[in-house]
Amino acid sequence: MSRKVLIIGACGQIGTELTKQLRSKYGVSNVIASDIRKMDNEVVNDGIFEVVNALDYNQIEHLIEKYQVDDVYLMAALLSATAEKNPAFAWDLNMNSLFHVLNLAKAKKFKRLFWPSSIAVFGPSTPKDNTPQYTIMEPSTVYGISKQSGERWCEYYHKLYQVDVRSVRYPGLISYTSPPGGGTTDYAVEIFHEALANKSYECFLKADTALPMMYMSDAIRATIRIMEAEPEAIKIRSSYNLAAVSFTPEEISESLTKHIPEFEISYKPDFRQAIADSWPASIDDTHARNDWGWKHEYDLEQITQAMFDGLRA
Ligand code: AKB
Repeated sequence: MSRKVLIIGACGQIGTELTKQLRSKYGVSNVIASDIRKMDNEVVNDGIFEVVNALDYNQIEHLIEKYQVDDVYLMAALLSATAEKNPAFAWDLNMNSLFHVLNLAKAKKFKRLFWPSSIAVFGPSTPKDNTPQYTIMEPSTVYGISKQSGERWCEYYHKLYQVDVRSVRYPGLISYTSPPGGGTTDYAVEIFHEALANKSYECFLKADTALPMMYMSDAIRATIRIMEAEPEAIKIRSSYNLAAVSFTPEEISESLTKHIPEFEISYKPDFRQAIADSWPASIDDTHARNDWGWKHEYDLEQITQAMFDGLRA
C-alpha cells in the first residue's frame, strides 16, 4: 500500500518518529514533512520538507494540491503545560488548525485525516481508574477543552460531511529521538536524560501520581494502524481511548534504578501537579482493541531498556 501523506508539525516529538516510519513504509518521495520552521534534523534533511503555518489555510491547501496528498496528519498543537501559560494562542492554534484540515477534507481535497486527541479530554469528575471510552468529560485545562471540542467537531464533520477523520487519545508518550515540548507527562522523558547526565532528577509531580503512558513506537504503530484500517472498522469518529501502561514517578524511578543503582529522585511539585491530578490514572481501550486490533507491546521495563539503549547509542 502506498499513499501520499502530509505531516503538519513533523518536527515535534510524535511528528519526528511518524515521519521516519511513514517514509520507510510509503517511500521517501510519498511523505511530505512540514513544520512552522526549518530545523537541522533528519525530518528536514532526509526527505521532502516544506515550511507551513498550521494556521494558514491557503498554505495547507497549496501543499495538498501540489503533492496530490491522500492523507493528512495534523500533529501541530500546544500541549497542556504551555497551553495554560498562553490560553488564547493555544485555543487559536489547536482549534483553527483543525478547522482548516476538516474544511479541506470536506472540500474533498484529500481522503483521510489523522488528528490526535489526548487523555486531557477527561477531567476531575471522570472516573480515574480504567477510564471508559464513554464517561463524564469535564476537562479543566485549556488543552483538554480544545481536545474535547476538537473531538466533537471531528464527529460532526464525519456525520454531516462524511469526512474520514480518525483519532486516538494519546496518553503520555515516551521517546528519545525528539524531546516533548510543554506537556505534563514530559517528566517521564526528562527523567532518562537526567539519570544519564546527573544520576538524579527533581520531579515536578508527586511520587504517587499515576498517569497513563506509552512508548513512542507503540504510539506510531497505533497511529498508522488506525489510518490503514478499513473505514467500516472505525466506529468511533470522535477519538479512541488508547492505552499501554500506567505508572507513577516512584515506579519509573525504581525501574531506572535497576540500570543506574546510584540514581536518586526528589520531588518538587509545581503547577503541573494540578493538571496531572485532573487526568485519569489508567485507561480502558477495549474499543480500539476490538474495532481495529490495537495491541501495545512495551511495558515499563521494556520502555526503560529501550530508552537507555536509544539514548546511549
Ligand atoms: C501532555 O502532557 O500535555 C501530553 C498529553 C497527555 O496529551 N503529553
